Amino acid sequence: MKMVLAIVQDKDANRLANKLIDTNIRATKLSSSGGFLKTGNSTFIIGIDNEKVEKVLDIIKEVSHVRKTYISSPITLDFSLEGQMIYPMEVEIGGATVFVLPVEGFFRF
Ligand code: 2BA
Repeated sequence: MKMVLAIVQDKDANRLANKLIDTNIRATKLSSSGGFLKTGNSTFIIGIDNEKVEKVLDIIKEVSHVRKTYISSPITLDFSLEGQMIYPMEVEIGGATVFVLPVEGFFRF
């Protein structure tokens, strides 16, 4: 058995949740936020048999989109010690960040 941890953008999360239900794959969806952008994303915990890992990865790949966003980044100008400008920096997010981990035990009580 494996544990798939998938961090996806909120915009793709509902579609992923629905696809997993349609395919009879059990998952837990957590609300999370990125350490860099500090905006919301969704983390899926999926415990899955080894032979179905590829299927899960295909589904995640299918629903996850790469998007661009802009953040405001302050820069200090060297030539004026007090001057600061804000300029937009382009950041590409996703599609999905996925970890596949071995599972030592799985119990349902
Ligand atoms: P965030 O940390 O908010 O990062 C959003 C996007 O910002 C990243 O997209 C990446 O393109 C950019 N980024 C992140 N750190 C950066 C930095 N130090 N300098 C410049 N740009 C940076 P993704 O790589 O697609 O990551 C999307 C989200 O997946 C991340 O949101 C984070 O929540 C998660 N993630 C990515 N890599 C991870 C990792 N190694 N471990 C845990 N979570 C990760």
